[in-house]
Amino acid sequence: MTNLLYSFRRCPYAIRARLAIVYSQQTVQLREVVLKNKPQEMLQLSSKGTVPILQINDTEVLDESLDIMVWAISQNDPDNWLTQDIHPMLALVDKNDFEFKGWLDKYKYADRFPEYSEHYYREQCEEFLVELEQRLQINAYLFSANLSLADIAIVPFIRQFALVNEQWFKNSPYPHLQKWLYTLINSPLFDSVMLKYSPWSEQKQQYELS
Ligand SMILES: N[C@@H](CCC(=O)N[C@@H](CS)C(=O)NCC(=O)O)C(=O)O
Repeated sequence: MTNLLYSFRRCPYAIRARLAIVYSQQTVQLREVVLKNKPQEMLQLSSKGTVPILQINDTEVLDESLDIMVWAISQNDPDNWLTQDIHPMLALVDKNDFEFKGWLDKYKYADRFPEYSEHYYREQCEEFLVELEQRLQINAYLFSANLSLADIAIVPFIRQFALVNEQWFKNSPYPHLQKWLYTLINSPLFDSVMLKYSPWSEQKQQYELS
């Protein structure tokens, strides 16, 4: 019985899935995908053509990163990432995925969206940053003093935001968010999911992630 994960190293959705898989000590065979040249084997599992995709035990297929997270954490949750009510966490993650992410893409590629300036797109992103900063003023993590599914689902996107202009981010009025981000992305767990893999399509080489 094998679990197969189609993944792309820098994709924030794939990063959150890999973080949950490693945290919950599940074992998957990772196939690194080149998005411009998606393998047929992956498209046969899910015609959506997005990563991550997880095939569990050669049968069930999950093609949404949050479903992969919930599946992994439900197998094993040593630090109680999912012991609190999941609904407010999912509401915040929803805001991340369907509001913040849209502005983040425009901020990141502002030259492709000349209707408004980079500065304008960054200001739109900041609405979400303000909400996170307020939460992190109360607790070290988004929902309590401990990590939860919500922190892990959101952090890859804040990383992407920070990398657009790291100087600006480091000088921004969000000290709690800065601390939260750098604590999480400098952790051994984060390092373990950011290793560089050669694309599966080239040598058909896959890697064990566990
Ligand atoms: N809702 C999906 C979104 C996944 C997604 O959009 N992934 C991007 C990469 S970051 C993708 O595969 N895009 C397809 C493409 O670029 O062709 C999820 O949460 O898994």
